[in-house]
Formats: sequence, C-alpha cells, structure tokens
Amino acid sequence: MTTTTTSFGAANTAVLKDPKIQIRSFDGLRSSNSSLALTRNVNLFSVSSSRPSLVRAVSTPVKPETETKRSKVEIIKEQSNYIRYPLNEELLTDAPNINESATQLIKFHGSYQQYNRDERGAKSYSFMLRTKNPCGKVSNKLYLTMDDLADQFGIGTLRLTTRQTFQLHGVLKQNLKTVMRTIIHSMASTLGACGDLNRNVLGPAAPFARKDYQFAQKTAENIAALLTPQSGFYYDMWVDGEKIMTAEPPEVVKARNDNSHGTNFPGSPEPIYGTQFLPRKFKIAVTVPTDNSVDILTNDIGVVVVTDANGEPQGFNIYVGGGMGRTHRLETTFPRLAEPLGYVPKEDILYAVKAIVVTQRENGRRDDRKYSRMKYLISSWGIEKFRSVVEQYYGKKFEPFRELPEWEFKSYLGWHEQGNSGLFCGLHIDNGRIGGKMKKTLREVIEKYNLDVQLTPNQNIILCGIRKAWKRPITATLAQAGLLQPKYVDPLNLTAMACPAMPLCPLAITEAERGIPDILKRVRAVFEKVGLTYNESVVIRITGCPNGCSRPYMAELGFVGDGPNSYQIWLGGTPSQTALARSFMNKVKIQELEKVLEPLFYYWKRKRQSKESFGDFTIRMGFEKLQEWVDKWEGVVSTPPKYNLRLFSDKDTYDKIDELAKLQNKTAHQLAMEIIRNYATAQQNGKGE
Ligand code: SRM
Ligand code: SF4
Repeated sequence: MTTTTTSFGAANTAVLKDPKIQIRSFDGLRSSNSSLALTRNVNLFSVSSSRPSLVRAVSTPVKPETETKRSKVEIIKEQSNYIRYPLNEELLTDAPNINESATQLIKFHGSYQQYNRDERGAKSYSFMLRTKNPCGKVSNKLYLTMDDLADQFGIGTLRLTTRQTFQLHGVLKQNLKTVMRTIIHSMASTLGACGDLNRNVLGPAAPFARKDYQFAQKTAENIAALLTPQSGFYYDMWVDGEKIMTAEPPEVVKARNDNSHGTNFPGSPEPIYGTQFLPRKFKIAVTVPTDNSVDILTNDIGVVVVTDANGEPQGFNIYVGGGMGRTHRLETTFPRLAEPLGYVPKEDILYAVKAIVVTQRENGRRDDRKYSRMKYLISSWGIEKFRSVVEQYYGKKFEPFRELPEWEFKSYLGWHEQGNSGLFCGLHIDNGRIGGKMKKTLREVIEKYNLDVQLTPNQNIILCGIRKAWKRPITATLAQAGLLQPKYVDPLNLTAMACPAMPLCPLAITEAERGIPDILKRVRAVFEKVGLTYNESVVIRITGCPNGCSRPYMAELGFVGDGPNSYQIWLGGTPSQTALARSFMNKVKIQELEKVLEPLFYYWKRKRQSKESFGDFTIRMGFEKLQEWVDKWEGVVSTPPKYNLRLFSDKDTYDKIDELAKLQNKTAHQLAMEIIRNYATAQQNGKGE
C-alpha cells in the first residue's frame, strides 16, 4: 500500500463531509459560510437498535493477504508472550536501563525509558510513567498518591498531559515496581497508557450533573474498559499476578466477548488484540455537542453523544481518522482531521468502536510505523470503503450522521456550579507542570477538603465537589501559590500548550515547555507594540518536534521544532479547534520570531474583519500576502511604558506582587498591569466584585 495524499488533500476530504467543520481552501480563500450544509451520508438500510443483530446487506470480512515485511516492533510483540518477555528478565538485572525489546514492551505497561539529554557523558537513565484516567477522572486518593510518588521517586513535579493523564518523570529502574504497585493499589493503572493499543480515552472533564455529560463520561469509561488488555501481563509484572481489577459493567464484557461478526481471536487471552495488538497507538475521544474541550477531530475515533429534545441520550455520531503526527520533509506524512463515519444507536456504541478498531487491526500497515496510524488507512481507502469494511465487523449499516451545532472550545477555568449544589473550580496550570509552592498548595487544598479532581485535555486541573462555603478560603489559598482565577492570567497563557520536549523526550529537536514562557512574553510584547489590547488573544501551541503532542497543527499560531532553536510556523487553526493549520515558514530562528510575528499581528490589528480571529484572518489573507508583509517589514516604533511600579506601591506590596509574578514567570509590572486591566474591564462590564 502506498500513501500519496498530501496533508492538504487529506484535510480537505475530512472537512467536506461535516457540515460544522470550517471549510478551508488552500489558495488562501475561505468560504464565506463557516457552517455549510454539505454532503451527508445516505443510509439505504433500516436498522434495528437492539443487540445482538443480524448482518444485513453486508458480507463476512475478508482478511487481507499477509504482509511479508513487518517492522521490528511487530516481531518483538510476537515473541513477547503477550508483552512479558524479555521485559520480565530485564527488570531483574542490575543495569540502570533495559534492552531495546524490553523498551518497546514497557510502553504497553505505561512507561518509557528516557535519559537526561542536558547531561554529558554516560547516559543517566530513568523511566517516565503515564497513568490512564478515562475522561481525566482522578480520585482524591490517587491525586495524593501521585503527589507523594513525584517527591519520593520522581523529579519532584507532576505533569498533566494533553490526554488527561499524569506523567511522572525520573523514576529509577530499581523503584519501578514499588511505584507501579503503589499506583495499582490506589485503584489506578498505567496499563496501556502507551504502546500499540487504545490510549487514554478523552471525555469532557467538567463534573456537571447533566445527563449528557455523565453519559459521555460513562461511555468514555466503558470504551476504555472494552479495549483494556486482558492477558494479565501488567498484573504479573508489577503485583506478582495479584488480581486488582474493578468489576466491569456487564455490557462491556458482553461486547468484548461477542464474536458474531468475526472480530475476535477465539480462545486468545487477548480476544480483541491477539498477539500483535494494533499496528500503532490508537486514540479515542467522547464528548457532547458543542463541547470541543477534547479536540475531537484529532482522534482516531471521535464519539459525540446525540440527545433527544428532552436531553435524553439516544445515540452517537462517530468521526474517524484524525491524527497529528508527521515527519519533517516527508509530505506523505501529515496531520489530518477526523471525518464523519455515521450514527449509531446508544446500545451499539461498543460494537461500533470495536468494529473500527478491528478494521484498523486487520488493515493498518505493519511494515512501516510512519504510516501505521488509522488516518493513513482511511486516506488511502477513502471513507466509503472504510465504512463498508467497518460495517462488516459491526454487522449493520451506519445511520446518517446527525446534524450537530457549532463546536466551541470550553476550558472550564474558574468557578462553576455543578448543578447538584456543589461547585467546581478549573485551574490553569502552565503546560500542566505542577511543582514547587503550587504543588504543595494544591495538595493541601485537595487533602484538606477531600476533593476529587479531573484533568483536562489542555493540561489543566479541575477541583470537584466543592461546597459554596469553601469557595472564598480555597480561592485565597490558591492565589497565594500563583494559582489565580482566569481573569488574572494572561489570556495568551490560558489557551497555550507546549509538550515536555527537552531534556527528557528522546525525540525533541528543540525546546518547547522550557521555551514557551519566554515566547508568550514576547508575543505579549509584540501585541503591545502593534496596539493589540490585553484582552485579545490567539491560540498558541508549541512542540519540540513534528509529532504534535500538544496538537500544534490545530493552533492559530503553531511552533513546531525543526532544528536547534528553530521552528516551523503553522498558521490557520481556529479558537474552536475545528480547522487544520498550514505550514507557513520553516526554520525560523527563535531569536528572530518578532520579524515574523510583528507584521502578522500588525496587519491583523488593522485589516481584520469584525471579531475575526487571527487564524481566520491568516487564511482569508492567504499565505502569499502574509509572506509579502513579512518580507517587506521594516518595523513599528513602540512607546516604552512611562511608569515604574516601585513608585506606585509600598515595598511590602511590591515584594508580594514580585513573588507572585515569579511563580507565574512574569515581571511584577506585567502582573500588576494584568490585575489592573482585568479589574477595570470587570468594572466596565458591570461584573465588579
Ligand atoms: Fe506524544 C511520542 C509526550 C500527547 C503524538 N509523546 C511521545 C513521547 C512518549 C516520546 C517518545 O515516544 O519517546 C513523549 C514523552 C515526552 C516526555 O518526556 O514526557 C510524548 N504526548 C506526550 C504528552 C505528555 C504531551 C503533553 O504535553 O502532554 C502527551 C501525553 C498524552 C497522554 O496522556 O496519553 C502526548 N502525543 C500526544 C498527542 C495529543 C493527543 O493525543 O491528543 C499526539 C498527537 C495526536 C496523535 O497521536 O496523532 C501525540 N507522541 C505523538 C507521536 C506521533 C504519533 C504519530 O502518529 O506519528 C509520538 C511519536 C511516536 O509515537 O512515534 C509521540
Ligand atoms: Fe517529544 Fe515531539 Fe512529543 Fe514534544 S512533540 S513531547 S518533542 S515527541
């Protein structure tokens, strides 16, 4: 199989099928209507919504001819006795590291071997552990456990990820078993957080007491359970075979065991995965209409709850074929948006998901891991063929995709009513990194009030189930550690994300998490220079390489590391995360960012249409025009601030602001200005407290 589709061709295929995804053409013009009613899938067959169902108008799946060439990882999986050998032996040696085969296998257990790339000389090995938390749910006990483990066995920080999980960096090999055992005994897991299988299932993180939200979360949990490995390798390795699994809902067990349409390996300890598991990682997100907190279109499968007029969940729209990863200078690799597959009644969702997973299992490429994600299968087959093969495993036809309202990005930051007399509080954490005073304070609050938490797909955290009387003391305590309410945080920071990159990610070409604070400050300075106001913002995402871990290809302004201290610049995503950005410039040196950003923001300020976002503006203008502006740019004269904060505040106040500012990686002046501007805006809008 060869894949020849370019990124732009692939993007186009995806957007054309969904009436609510923005239409982007690639000559710089965009359709004037951002919500066009386009092609719909037409269903010619009536379907029954109850299980088990008979195959109608579909035939038994035919297995493709066995591929001869297989990647190294396929052989390692095959010879591993279901992800055990040689990891079990390698863990027992005195060496600080494990061999290549074991390094591949430990991923399935939720861990990566790493070394510190800042250090010269002999490699200092350690392991990163990643938890699995469907829809980001984290019990009070697990939070406190992870907080302790980070101090006792990690590098003293916790990392919240773009897929609603924790990462714990820096665990030494000799401590791995203790750490794993502790996590498992906290009724949590790292099983399948990495490796060629279904990863953490995203779901809307807000703890709303609403039927649709709760149904979406339950569905995310059920899908996660359905696709959890069954052969016991995880518990054998870390808790000597002790069985510590929670009871599964009967519908999950039934769907997993169902083999009416040839999906399973009968008698195998891994009925869905078999010995080879999937060709590559696999990602699923579930959400409710309008709520695009999960970046739904970037997933292999996107599932959207569809309700009736009374808010009762009836079924699901399903998208397929999203993914971000690409390789520099290889146009046959590309980020891609998921596209509509169809609608299924609610009782069929696990069967439909399983059928899609099995289609990828049987047909995804296993010879070259660069092309193994399901997005390449769908790009090469086209959605019609893909749908017809999935229907064979599903045993039914998909119904037509239901119409959905516009997507919005929801952050859940700040205080909100849960709808059951409790409150929740969403906190912005820069790049999901919890450390220092912030870590100590978060722990104190979570422990003192016995709070459960939810992690968001934007590296943030939500404190759940808070009584109204606790709101004031919690707000005050958090603020002292720099955990401010969103109105006091620079809007650029609120939507920005960076991946971990250096020093531990082996694939990083340049900085991301460590570089972003300075980049955001510089963007803010450019905003001020060209006359953009404090409340204006753009979605900025940065990665240290083209793999796309912080989803930079959905950003309005994406920085993708393409050399030491240099980035590709991607433009054209939307604040609602519904359009793919496009690559604008390569190899922009970090110290030269202003040369590109100043003209872009200058003209955005002057030539945009009413309320036009930066991403929309760059697409409307066209990259040729933007390039011309950048090439001809001679700069604007800025007016330096005429005031000095020290002159306006007493020493004590200044020191406090300075301390708080340092926690947020800002100057005292910047923070003071943010607070004053926010206060003034709130007063103007009549929302002053
Ligand atoms: Fe990622 C590999 C970190 C979300 C695409 N990712 C890695 C590794 C494990 C590097 C490695 O293979 O050795 C990184 C570990 C760095 C470290 O030191 O912590 C890493 N990825 C992350 C996290 C922590 C980024 C973050 O800022 O939060 C995210 C953890 C998610 C989780 O909790 O499960 C993370 N990675 C993503 C996403 C976003 C998403 O899933 O929504 C993507 C793009 C979506 C997608 O998969 O298409 C993503 N990561 C990749 C890829 C490229 C995959 C591809 O299809 O080509 C790799 C490299 C690979 O798999 O070969 C990768
Ligand atoms: Fe590492 Fe690249 Fe992912 Fe960043 S995007 S964490 S550099 S793999």
